[in-house]
Amino acid sequence: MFKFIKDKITKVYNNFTAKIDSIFSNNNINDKFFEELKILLISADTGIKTTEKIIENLKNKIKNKNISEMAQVKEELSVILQDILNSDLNNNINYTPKILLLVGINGTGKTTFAAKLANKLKQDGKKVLLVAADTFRAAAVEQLQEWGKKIDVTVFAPSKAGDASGVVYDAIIKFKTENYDHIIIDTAGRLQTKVNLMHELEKVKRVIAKALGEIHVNLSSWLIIDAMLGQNSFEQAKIFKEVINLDGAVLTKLDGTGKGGMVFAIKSQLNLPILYVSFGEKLQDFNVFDSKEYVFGLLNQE
Ligand SMILES: Nc1nc2c(ncn2[C@@H]2O[C@H](COP(=O)(O)OP(=O)(O)OP(=O)(O)O)[C@@H](O)[C@H]2O)c(=O)[nH]1
Ligand SMILES: [Mg+2]
Repeated sequence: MFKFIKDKITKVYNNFTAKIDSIFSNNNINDKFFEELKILLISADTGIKTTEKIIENLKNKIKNKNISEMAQVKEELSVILQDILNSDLNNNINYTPKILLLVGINGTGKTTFAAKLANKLKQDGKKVLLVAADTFRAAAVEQLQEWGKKIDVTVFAPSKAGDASGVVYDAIIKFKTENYDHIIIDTAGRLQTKVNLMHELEKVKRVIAKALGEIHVNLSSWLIIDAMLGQNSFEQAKIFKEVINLDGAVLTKLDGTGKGGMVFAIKSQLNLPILYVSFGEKLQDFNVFDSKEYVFGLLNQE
């Protein structure tokens, strides 16, 4: 899996790794080294707060362990970065929930990701229902229907424009009565500042619970984040988290960015686990996010 991801997001790795190599080979453990590392992390979208935490931790480790070799400093940095991604992780993270609600701002890759995951589940022998809860744009419904045809997965779509929660209610009833294994609900992109649209998501969640009735099936809500948007994503994510209590994040378009720091900022500033990464438009261009592989790729460790 490692090689597979590494080949696909070489842009992220090449960019970061070349600079890391240069910082580690051209410096001793001194202020200039820490400053260069800090600049690299910030310019890779790690965020100022998270970067400062990383540098402070690294300085403490070097002091407490009396480290004098650069190779050891790199090992410590690797552990610090992995710890950020793994801290407070709930061991029960479900990468293939039965009911999945995908949310995010416009154009982040929700519909594409819905199709990718549905395709994977279908290949694993599961009965999957895709739901087009983007009820106002006919093109959005058509986009999901096209994916559905391509991957041979049923798409539940509204018969007319209207309320997303109505469609979701009917879809959950279908999910229950026709014994689907998974239902993936693709919602309309929305700006976090549009209060009405954010309330619509709250309502969708309530309606899911109502339609499920006595049946206990956990719902997971994932935020789809476009890696190309960098730090701009954080205000959005905070509001989505407040409104619908997210369970995780999917980071898309990693193939289009030369930066790799977003993952640390998402985890440490939002405490949201990154569950999948997407790195292209094809069905296969995504993978479960593996923190160790990712950090090893960034730091060019074997
Ligand atoms: N390069 C690249 N493009 C992607 C990736 N994921 C999605 N895209 C492209 O990004 C564009 C938007 O993707 P959609 O899946 O339609 O995004 P969306 O979030 O559903 O958009 P709205 O429903 O309009 O909010 C499309 O052209 C996709 O092909 C990715 O990982 N890498
Ligand atoms: Mg969409």
